[in-house]
Amino acid sequence: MCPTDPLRSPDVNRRRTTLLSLTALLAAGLTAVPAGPAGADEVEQVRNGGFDAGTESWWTSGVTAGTDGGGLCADVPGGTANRWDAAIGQNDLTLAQGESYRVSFRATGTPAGHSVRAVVGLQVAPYDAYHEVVPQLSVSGDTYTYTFASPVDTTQGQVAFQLGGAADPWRFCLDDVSLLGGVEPEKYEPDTGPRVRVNQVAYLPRGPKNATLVTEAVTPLPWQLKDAAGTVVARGRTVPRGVDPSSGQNVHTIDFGAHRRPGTGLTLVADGQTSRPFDIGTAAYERLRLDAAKFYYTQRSGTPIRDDLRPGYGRAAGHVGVAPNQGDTRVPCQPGVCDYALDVSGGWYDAGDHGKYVVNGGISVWQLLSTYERARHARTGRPEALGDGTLALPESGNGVPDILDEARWELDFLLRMQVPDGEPLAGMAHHKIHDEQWTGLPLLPADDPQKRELHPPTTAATLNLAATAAQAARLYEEYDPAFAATALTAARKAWAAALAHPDVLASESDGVGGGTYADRNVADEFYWAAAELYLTTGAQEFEEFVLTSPLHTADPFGAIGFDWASTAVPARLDLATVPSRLPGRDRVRRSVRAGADRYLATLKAHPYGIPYAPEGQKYDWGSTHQILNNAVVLATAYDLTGSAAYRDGALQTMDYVLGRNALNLSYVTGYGEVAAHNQHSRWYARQLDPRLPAPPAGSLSGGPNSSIQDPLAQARLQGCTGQFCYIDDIQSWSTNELTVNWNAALTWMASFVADQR
Ligand code: 9MR
Repeated sequence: MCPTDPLRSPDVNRRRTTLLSLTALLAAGLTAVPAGPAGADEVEQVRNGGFDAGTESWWTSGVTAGTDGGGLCADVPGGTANRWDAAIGQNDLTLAQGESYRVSFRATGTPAGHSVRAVVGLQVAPYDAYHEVVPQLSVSGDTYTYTFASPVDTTQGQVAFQLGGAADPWRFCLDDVSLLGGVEPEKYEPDTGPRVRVNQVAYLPRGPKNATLVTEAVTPLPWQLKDAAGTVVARGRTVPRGVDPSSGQNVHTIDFGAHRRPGTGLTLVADGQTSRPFDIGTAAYERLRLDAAKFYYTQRSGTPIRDDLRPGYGRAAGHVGVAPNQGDTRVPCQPGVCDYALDVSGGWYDAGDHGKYVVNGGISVWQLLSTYERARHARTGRPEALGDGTLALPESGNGVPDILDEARWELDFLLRMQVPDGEPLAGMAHHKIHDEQWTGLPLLPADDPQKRELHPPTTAATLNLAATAAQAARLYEEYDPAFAATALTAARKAWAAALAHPDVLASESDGVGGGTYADRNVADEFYWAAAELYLTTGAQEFEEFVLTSPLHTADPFGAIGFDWASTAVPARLDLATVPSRLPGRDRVRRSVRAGADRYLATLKAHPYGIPYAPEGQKYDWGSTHQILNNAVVLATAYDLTGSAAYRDGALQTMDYVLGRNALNLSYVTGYGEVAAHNQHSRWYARQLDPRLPAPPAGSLSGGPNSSIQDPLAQARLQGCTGQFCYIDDIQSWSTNELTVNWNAALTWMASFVADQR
């Protein structure tokens, strides 16, 4: 008897996604639906699923169970720590790779409010889960049905119902368990609503206003702009744009930028379709600027989240050493990596997992600090908008701008990740700290029972620390000179350590229990760290490094957009905008303009108006933030030149993120009539457990990802085109996660847009 180990979530498949060849579909909707009748080729795998032969073929673990009125009922004890401490299951099932299965069961839970983790997986180590759901049970009972495709061939398959983890005893009853092979995969058709696609939030009164119409028509069509009362306030004709390769749709564009009057609840009508409503105004961006930055507080590790500051989001401190957490206060290395333990408490959880990664923390801190730094230097910048008291933080009122307080939470963690003096790699930074094994969903940070481990130091992490600590040194000087000095010392030490160990790379296979964040090329991280150190100190050593780096004259403005792994653009943008005496600074500024010109050309050619056209329309992991980061380049070109074309390009990019896209969906929670709200997260897991909150307003979803690495996306989106490689489901960690680096791009851009009044 061997219950499925819930520590293996679908995330485990991250490290071997290329091996999977899923063709069938997985319906993980949590509403109970009746099972369909079995067809001729459908083969039942479960023995005695109706319990007519008592408990024969079933095992139990940690529960007292018996048949009762036809089904099996189990008295589940209270006070167990883990889901798998109480379970019922059946082993020795045969699964065939690529074959589609329908798993169904009828269940009750008494009293109300309990859930079951139902898993189809491997009965032996490594206990992989091929399909898992955590539906809420009712007292009267429901039938739950899901389809999925098996990623493997095995005769050691298992169906298990995990029931542990509740404080009080409860009763679970189960009947009609079925695992039917050879079923028809279900088709996934996203509901894309009206064919007129708009920014569902707001266009700026004096900004560009564009929409996209999906239509079969090939000649211009009339359009009308209506106010909330339905009165036509503007009209014109569409511009046919042919077939858009990023969606496969035939589209027209609509330009209603001449209409500048503020209003709410406007709609755009064309080809018999009425768009979702939107505003013309600035208020939504003032809100988004704050919400996007407020995202970080509830990602904090090592501190209780105060419900008075984030109503509905209060929770116990995560990873402070209180059971069942093993705590981040004395974390050892992975075996053989080091023989010390570090206090690496604090910082932000990276995403929907509980891992903390220096490279991703680094780019996120950089972009939050840059949001503030831009506001200080740009002609339209308003640093007070993110000043003290704006973000409802525990530190609000301390006289320090709130955005600096938030970034400080992560900076303190980054500093703790530095290898202490006297150790062989002193001054370098550990790449990451996370659980030994992947955990399942949902799981609040304070409930994570896994061992935490430090992973080896890397050159990339060390340079992330050098770059951000150097940037911090100049920005906190005014508020906390002692911290600024500490940060600069750490940055210099990290720089020296990186020079001494220039090619210590993260392992591409170190992806169990956390992401790899492996990066084969760290030349761009060297350029970035040197740039930040130069901008803070003006020292010749760093100036020379910048001027002689091949990246200083290279063109870093690629199609995909910068991110945690490619940091030459952050360096270039700061060299162009942060005041310095850098020789040839004009050339640097012109290079930003040249990059922006290319993004602008891409945007103008794109019928959805985005500066993003990756080769083969292969959307990258986290495409929404890469699109926003290309807009950051446009916005910076505007800050440098004052030329409205760049500003308009940056503003137009926001339309895509907020609804002007093939899915007619806003990728920001709480913004737009139809917005993503089921992002992959272990604690904003409302889709799995209604007692938990949904992601807070202002959380950016990663968005379309052509590589669809997770099983749910593989099952439902196979063969998708560009913009359609997305599903708003908590299980789709490759298309629908939320992360600290993606929200940083949103924070930067929301702040820029709010500044354009
Ligand atoms: O966004 C990251 C993507 O660029 C990488 O290719 C991938 C593999 O390292 O990881 C993604 O980041 C995830 C990280 O590894 C773990 N936390 C969640 C992140 C978002 O999915």
